[in-house]
Amino acid sequence: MKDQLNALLGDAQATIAQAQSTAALEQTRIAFLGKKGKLTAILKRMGSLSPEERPIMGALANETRSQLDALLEARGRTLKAEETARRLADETIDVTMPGRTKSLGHKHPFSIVLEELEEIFLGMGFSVATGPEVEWDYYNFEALNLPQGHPARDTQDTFYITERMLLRTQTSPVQMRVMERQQPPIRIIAPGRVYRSDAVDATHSPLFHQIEGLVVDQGITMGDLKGTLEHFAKRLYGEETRTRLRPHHFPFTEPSCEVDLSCFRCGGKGCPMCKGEGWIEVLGAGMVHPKVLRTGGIDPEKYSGFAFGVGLERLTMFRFQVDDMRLFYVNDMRFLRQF
Ligand code: 2NL
Repeated sequence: MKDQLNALLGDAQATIAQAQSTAALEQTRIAFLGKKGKLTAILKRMGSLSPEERPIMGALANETRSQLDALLEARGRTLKAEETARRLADETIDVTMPGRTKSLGHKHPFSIVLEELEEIFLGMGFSVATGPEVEWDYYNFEALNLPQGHPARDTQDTFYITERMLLRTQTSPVQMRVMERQQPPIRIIAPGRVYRSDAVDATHSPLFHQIEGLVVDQGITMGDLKGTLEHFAKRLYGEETRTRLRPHHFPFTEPSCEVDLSCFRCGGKGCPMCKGEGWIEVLGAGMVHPKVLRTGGIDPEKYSGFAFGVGLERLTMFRFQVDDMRLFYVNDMRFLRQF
């Protein structure tokens, strides 16, 4: 029995030394000291010993138990310390690590240019008018002297919803609605989304943005038109910018013109941006057609007016020298952050 106790002690020493966690150590304790443990099994056989041997073996068994307790206790302390050290290492907070920053959004370049443009026109006494994007054919075409059968009304170019309802192709209908409501003096700009059935490429999109302007009062002339647009061009693109009117045709203005600005890049000498011309076409404009004034409830004998239209996409591309319009629509922050 003495040999058995010695063997048990040796076995326990090895097993305890190998335990790699407090949980494994507890399993070892149960295996040796538990109710069904190895030491208990030996003690159960004490009954078969002689009365002389019994106290000696009893003392030896108690000593073995104390040694096991001491070994378990020592190994337990070591494992506990290791586990604490590991947890502390795992849960360390490195206060020098960069934090998770919240990335702020950025104003879209269209918004930047539109706000600049609005500031410029507000400074000249204009106000900003808006209206529906789903529009009656009447306000978008008919009232603007674009009768049925006019090429601009082709279903190839316009998104019709019903025969009489469509997605507006220009913001002129906003101005027609203002004329119906209000007698001169009128000084408004009408910015907004407009729609044309175009395929996407570097300079086209089925949704784009237009800004139209309208001034109606007594004695308004082409001189007022030129002065207004000249002031606008200088404020947006710099004081050195020059303005040129070229004859053109629009159904809703008479006379009509296209408005060129001296090239923002070369200043008029000729470069790839203006294709060697020195001028870049930016706006369409003219004196409001008397028929359009009358349709809007304004007496063309008493009042005259000018109107213009300009694409926000083109204005922004020139302002920031971007040559592919599609970049404005994909919302890639690497692009947008540059403005
Ligand atoms: C362009 C430039 C233009 C207008 C828009 C307008 C609006 C009313 C009356 C008369 Cl209510 N005209 N707008 C005038 C000239 C040009 O847009 O390139 N359009 C196709």
